[in-house]
Amino acid sequence: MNDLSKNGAGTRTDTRAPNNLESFWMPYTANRSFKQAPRLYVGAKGMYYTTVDGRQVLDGTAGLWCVNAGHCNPRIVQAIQDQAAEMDYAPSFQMGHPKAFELASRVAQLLPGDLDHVFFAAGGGSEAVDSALKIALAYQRQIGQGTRTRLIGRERGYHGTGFGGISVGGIVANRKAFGTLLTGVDHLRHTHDLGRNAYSRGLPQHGADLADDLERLVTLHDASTIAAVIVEPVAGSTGVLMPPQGYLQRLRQICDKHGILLIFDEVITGFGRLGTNFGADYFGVQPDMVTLAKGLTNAAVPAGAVGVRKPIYDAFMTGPEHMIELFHGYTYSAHPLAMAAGLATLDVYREEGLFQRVADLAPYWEQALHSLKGARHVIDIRNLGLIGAVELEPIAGRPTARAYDLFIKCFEKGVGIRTTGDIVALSPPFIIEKGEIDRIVETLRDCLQTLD
Ligand code: PXG
Ligand code: PLP
Repeated sequence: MNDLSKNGAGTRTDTRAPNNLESFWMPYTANRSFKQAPRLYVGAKGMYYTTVDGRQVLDGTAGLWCVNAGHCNPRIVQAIQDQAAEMDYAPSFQMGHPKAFELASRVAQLLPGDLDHVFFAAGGGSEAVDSALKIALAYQRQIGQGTRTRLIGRERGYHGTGFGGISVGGIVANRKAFGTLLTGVDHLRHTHDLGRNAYSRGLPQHGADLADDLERLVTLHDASTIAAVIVEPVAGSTGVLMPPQGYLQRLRQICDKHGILLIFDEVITGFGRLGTNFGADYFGVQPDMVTLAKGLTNAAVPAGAVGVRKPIYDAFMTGPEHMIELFHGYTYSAHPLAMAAGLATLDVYREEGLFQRVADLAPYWEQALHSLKGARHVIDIRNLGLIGAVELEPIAGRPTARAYDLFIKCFEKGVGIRTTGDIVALSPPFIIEKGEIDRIVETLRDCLQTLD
């Protein structure tokens, strides 16, 4: 309490002074290291950020996997500016505004099969995930399967940081400090297998049988207790894990056999990252729900969404018509700025042919990344669409240290990368040029050479 009580008017004045970085408790950041040597971006355009000291940094990660069309696309900027002036906010509880319906229709048209209804979350993927899990539970109850209350995630899964998301997620650091989480959750085994699959190009060959782990959980809990399974088609945050060939198909079959809903968390794979509209299209597997965020608005305004199959929506459209069917939503669900940004973003994707561009660039991307095989400290390279990962041998007793050093070195050389554990994760905007791919790879190679 002493520290808090010191926080008088004088201190507050100090915190407003330029360069005082203390007050912002930064998310997922080593706050003390950062504040000693801050890395600040003040501008962005196309493939590049501008730092506070005027340097250009090539964005190798599209922000956090989200700025798919590149930064400050003029059309998206204009749409947001116009919307802010025309109507800043309108509620979506018992009221509506046209762009929300338009964007829902446009997203529904893009989604595969009968995924034809869209629920808007507000802040991003975490809320989209919470929404999807709640819809799954409510749906089972709605169709008379109210004993199906269990949710199944996967080890090493990342589904954002809400209580729902961390409960079905499988990254220990995201879970261990936060108590008992949601009860009644279980996890499939993860699919990462360097022993058998290292240096796979595209999908790894071994591991489809890991989907049978769902049968083990069904045997343990009984299908009548399981509402839904949620997985990322390609696991991103945990270090870029591609599904083994046939794995997702098998998971779909087992879900069908037992009446379990299959949710694809497409927060990263949605909107073109694999060169198709969604991961579901790439893999040819039809989920019952998808969670979306990031590329939905090109990250220019926070937004999340859940795409649901028609029978799920229809199951709620019963009872007296004046009654609310689903007691769930956010103040900022379908926020006008987000809807305007989303509509402009979909226009840009279509008119600039950006999803096709990903498909066209993917072989070059694969070739360039895999040329790092044999570079110092590298133990695996993975790729799919415009996603890449380079896994490093950790320093004994100091996990993550080597990748962190690499991240700092690349940043100093003007290339932005992400690291998670000792894995480098790459996910550039779709407007990247081949020369910029080369620059990312050569910078990695040079920096790896100088690392301990
Ligand atoms: N699901 C998935 C599959 C995600 O990748 C979320 C949900 C949560 O979205 P929000 O918008 O609530 O953060 C994510 C987010 C990284 C990184 O560097 C990845 C994410 C977020 C921040 C960093 O890997 N993914
Ligand atoms: N907390 C309080 C006190 C609120 O009144 C509200 C919304 O009305 C919320 C939280 C939820 O905020 P949001 O709808 O932006 O998620």
